[in-house]
Amino acid sequence: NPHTKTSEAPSPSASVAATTHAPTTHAKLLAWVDEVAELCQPDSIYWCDGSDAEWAELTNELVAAGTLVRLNPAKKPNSFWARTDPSDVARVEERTYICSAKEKDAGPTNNWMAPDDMKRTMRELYQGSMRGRTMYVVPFCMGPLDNENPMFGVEITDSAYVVASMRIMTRMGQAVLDKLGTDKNFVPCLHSVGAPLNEGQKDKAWPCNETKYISHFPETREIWSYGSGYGGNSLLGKKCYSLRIASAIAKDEGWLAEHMLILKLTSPKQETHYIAAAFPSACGKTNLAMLEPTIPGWKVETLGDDIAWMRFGEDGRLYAQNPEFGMFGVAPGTGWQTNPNAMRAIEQGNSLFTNVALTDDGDVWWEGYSPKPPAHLTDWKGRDWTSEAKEVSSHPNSRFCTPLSQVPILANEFDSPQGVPISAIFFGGRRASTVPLITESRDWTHGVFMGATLSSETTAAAAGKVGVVRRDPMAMLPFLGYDGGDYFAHWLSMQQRTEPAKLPRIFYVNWFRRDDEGSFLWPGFGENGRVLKWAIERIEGRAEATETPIGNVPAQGALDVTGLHLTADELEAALAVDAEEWKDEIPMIAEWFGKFGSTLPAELWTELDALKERLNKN
Ligand code: SAT
Ligand code: MN
Repeated sequence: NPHTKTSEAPSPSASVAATTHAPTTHAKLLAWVDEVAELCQPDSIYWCDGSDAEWAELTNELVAAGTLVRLNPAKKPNSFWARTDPSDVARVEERTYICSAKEKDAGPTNNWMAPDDMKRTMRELYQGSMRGRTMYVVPFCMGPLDNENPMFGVEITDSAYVVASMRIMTRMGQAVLDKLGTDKNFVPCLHSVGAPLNEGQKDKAWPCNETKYISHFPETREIWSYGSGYGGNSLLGKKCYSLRIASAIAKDEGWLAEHMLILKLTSPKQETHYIAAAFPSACGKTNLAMLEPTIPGWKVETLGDDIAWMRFGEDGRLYAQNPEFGMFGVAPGTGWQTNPNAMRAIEQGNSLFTNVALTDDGDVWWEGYSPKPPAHLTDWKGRDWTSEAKEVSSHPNSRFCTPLSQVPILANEFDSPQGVPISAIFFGGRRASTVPLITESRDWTHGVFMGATLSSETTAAAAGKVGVVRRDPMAMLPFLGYDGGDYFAHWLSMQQRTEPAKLPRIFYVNWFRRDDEGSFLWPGFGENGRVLKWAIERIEGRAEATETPIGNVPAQGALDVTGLHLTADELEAALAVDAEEWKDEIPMIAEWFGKFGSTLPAELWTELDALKERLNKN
């Protein structure tokens, strides 16, 4: 019972009992919990066991507090609707810090503060920040608990919404504590919404603080987050641990922690390939991961929709694993036409919906959920909404949080401690011009160049302006835990860690190219299976390509467009490489590379020169 206080005495001595009643004897963990309790002064401490009973209790409390609204069980069983404070709706990149000991190790793409300075600043904020609240201790594991070296974390948070979300997104609870034993390493993740309650003070439905810090200490593998309850800022197992901290671990240990979906593709001949794909937030990773190919006989199964950890197997190939247990997907645009498998997963319930709209019969709705909105909705700000309204009903970064186990096409290998061998890596972004539907890299170094120069128009997934083209290397710009130049060098070093022929083939895709009228040149969604097919046939040596200055594109007739309503001109426009457009990219890439100074690998400058030369010959 989350109300059961492990402390008999009022705060600040909640800490004493944390040790006495804790369901673990892990000395380091107990000491850390004590230390945080002493600092944040919660009313009580609660150790999460991850049980159904605990979920029921927490969600009941959140309903009572007004944070959650229970949805109609006939529509979405065991599911809830949440509205955030209107100021707390996305990741806050300008408040996100990589606090490495040396500034240069954070690189030019990250905010930096010295670890001691950041800790001093944040300790002041944390001082008494949990007063009047329960402090939850959430033991979690990223990746299967059966992994040879399970990657543990413990999040301390004063938000029950975060606990409920972490239960969906990670393997969480007593089983993790048991595996953690008495002395295994874990990443301590501290989170407070920064809204202490005075005696008798009424809580807000979405407590948060104007001051926000999302801080990472890559050397000591710690995460401190303050002031925000929004997913990417508060579910610390996700971007903070599995990308920012894990990328630093991966660099030290010789593997890759990437912002990638993982899918399994089966051909009509029952040949299987695994593909990992990196696109920036809100560019369709979840849709591609759950694709229903329109071409007969081809099948996609899902392994992950956001994060891939890739390590070398004994056979020298790269094996990928999804460290997550749930999806935190962008709701708008997700519907029966665009992603039926996500809809089937959501329909089963057991989900949290944040900043979408509520229907009058207790269901959720968002733009793209169905072709026509219901006559009346309650919008994400809690206001009456009809189709006459000037604003959309759901925030563009509104989210569904749903267990991956409910995805009907989840691959059996999802839980495999070995992971799956990756045949192809896709990079991609959202570009209205210039970038063709698919390009195959010339070799690994060229593929790394493609990833390092990935560009995309910004989306609502982060606070700030939408639709601005920015470089987003490997779709990791907001998630790099160290210097970007060192990161590119790490990618290049994969060639020295195995036989290059065993590495995945790298491709670059752009589903978002438009014609002069602004219409998309390629239909996307299920039709993207055709592009996957070409890539796999390239790997198997069965598909033709045309060499262009930027890489290989499908030769005429090589991309299977059988049954697709697309004129030859449209297809040509989708695949076109315009040397003049690309020449315009060169100075932008040079400027981008210039940012990194001496850590930018010389090989990438060589690639840029070679590209320039090929374009000039054209
Ligand atoms: O907001 S999250 O970081 O959790 C999701 C995303 O932006 O990719
Ligand atoms: Mn993401």
